[in-house]
Amino acid sequence: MQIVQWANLDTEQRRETLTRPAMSNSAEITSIVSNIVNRIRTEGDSALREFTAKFDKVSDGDLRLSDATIKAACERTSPELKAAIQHAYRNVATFHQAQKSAPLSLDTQTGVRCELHYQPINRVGLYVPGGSAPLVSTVLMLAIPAKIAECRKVILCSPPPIADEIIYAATLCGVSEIYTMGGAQAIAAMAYGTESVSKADKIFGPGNAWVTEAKRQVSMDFRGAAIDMPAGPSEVLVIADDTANAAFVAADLLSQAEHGPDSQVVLVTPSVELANKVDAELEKQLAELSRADIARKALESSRSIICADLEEACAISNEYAPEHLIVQTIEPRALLNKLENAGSIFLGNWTPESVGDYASGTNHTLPTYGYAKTASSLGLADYQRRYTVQELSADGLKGLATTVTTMADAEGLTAHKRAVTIRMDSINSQEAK
Ligand code: HSO
Ligand code: ZN
Repeated sequence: MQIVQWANLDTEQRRETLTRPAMSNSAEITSIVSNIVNRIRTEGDSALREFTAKFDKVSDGDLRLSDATIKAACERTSPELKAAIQHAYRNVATFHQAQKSAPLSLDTQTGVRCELHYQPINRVGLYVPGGSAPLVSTVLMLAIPAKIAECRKVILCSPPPIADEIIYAATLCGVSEIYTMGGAQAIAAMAYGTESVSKADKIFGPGNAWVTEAKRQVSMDFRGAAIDMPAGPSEVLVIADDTANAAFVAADLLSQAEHGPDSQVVLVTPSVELANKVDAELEKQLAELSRADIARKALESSRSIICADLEEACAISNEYAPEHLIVQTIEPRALLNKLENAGSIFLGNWTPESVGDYASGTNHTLPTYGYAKTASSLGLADYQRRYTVQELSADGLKGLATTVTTMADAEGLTAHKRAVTIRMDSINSQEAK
């Protein structure tokens, strides 16, 4: 990995060092996806079948998995994998169940009752990518909060052939419909609904450039669907000092690098020795990885930054706003109040990112590409909507009348004023009797 000295960089070079590689969102992708989305919106199943035959190379049979197919896939999933999925399920469910918020009901002043309530989003659509490593963990991360929020309909799309364990995990999480289709066409089908695919109000899940662009497009159309968050390639930043175990740090960097050639990993440390040791470890460990080629490619656009101290390391991390932040220092928790803008933070030597990816309980769907400055990790709240209720007594209205009519006067909105004064007249005439 390239090693850079932070102190030797000017402002522009520092900015460049923390800039992610450009996402492959070409004009060509935008226009092809726009065509797919429009055709599925207007033509429904016939366009969906055409694109599925073209891109997924399947033309026969139903897109929706039958009960018999689901049952057979569950039976083929090994008992060991089922047990692991169930263990992860319990932890993720426990953590998300605890995120339930109680409704609010209070009087802001006498006779003025204000309430805040939560409701599940009715119909949600989950997208689970296929590709070289089908991620069964993603099914849990997307579907468990949907179940806990009590969304009425939960549909899931994944490109063919869907791995058995993905079908098993979806079933465990109570997914109501599973469709074997992928790409922009799957996103469009869920966003608008077709004769054979149910419409979703909100779409969740990661995907390639086509899927990401389709999510962006359907979310801009009021007839389409909302989306979870903008997505980019996965990334990790590790803050480490000279007490860190270089082999652990290298293993964590590689676990993120193996996701894809466009993944980015960054090490920030005040210790040159550690950076050198990590570099040597990377070479050593790469030799043993099944996806070494992918990881090596990711490392090409990654770097180690040598900084003055841990204070500066935190500032660099805050500027970068990593999806995952791993802290391997002598006293990791002491840095917590200096850290901002990370999607999920992993504290200490015994907390590899892998535990959060699979089974500790936190959600692995996190803001990438610097969006962690404003966006949050996926949670129960993303599957709910909030709404308010209010109810005033006559006394309550009396106590607010002058304030509202004065403000309505200032805005020149006489109808607003009248809606209050007409009631005040009625109250006053009642009282005069
Ligand atoms: N690190 C990925 C999630 C994942 N890793 C799934 C393994 N499986 C993005 O947070
Ligand atoms: Zn991962």
